[in-house]
Amino acid sequence: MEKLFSIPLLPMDYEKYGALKTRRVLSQMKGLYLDQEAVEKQLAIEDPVIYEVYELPHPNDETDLLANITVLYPGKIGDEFYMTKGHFHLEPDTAEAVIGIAGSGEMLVQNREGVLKSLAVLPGYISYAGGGWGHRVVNTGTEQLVFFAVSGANIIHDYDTAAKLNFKPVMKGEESPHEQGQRAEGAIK
Ligand code: PAN
Ligand code: ZN
Repeated sequence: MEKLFSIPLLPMDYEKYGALKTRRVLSQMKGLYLDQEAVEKQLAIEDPVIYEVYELPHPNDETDLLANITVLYPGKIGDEFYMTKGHFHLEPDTAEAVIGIAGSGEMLVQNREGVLKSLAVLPGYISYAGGGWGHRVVNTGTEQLVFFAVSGANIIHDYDTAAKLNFKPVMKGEESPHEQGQRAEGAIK
């Protein structure tokens, strides 16, 4: 592999460039929603696609970068927005930068001590979470939320710790960390 590529962010035809597509449906992440009755009610009707991740081709060396584009659909389970599973990065616990491409949402970040903040995921915004911040993205809008995420290539995704924290409160609009004035904006801290 030459370790060189250049791919347009739009239109979303990443598979043409060798991206690997993974699809997440509700039944694969049902335990993450607080309102289990709403989950079961939805699954009795259909098992909706919540998001798709396109993993751009990359070598898995420690000197490389893992670059993914996520398409998170709009919608709610009960009154909780569609969201990604969320995870921490295990050693090496590298940072992650997220760049919004389309739609609107929030990246909820929570450290292992339980401190919760949120960062914007919007076109034209780059949001950066240093190592040690578990992260989950929530689509708070009515359109597809498309974002690019980049971190160290040899990270290990730890979904179990994130599932235990559950990023409570799961964002429901009125309970968002943004609206509680906890949004980490602007200054690099
Ligand atoms: C992102 C996420 C992607 C899907 O690329 O992997 O948005 O979210 P989950 O991995 O939580 O299902 C990222 O954070 N990469 O490290
Ligand atoms: Zn990550």
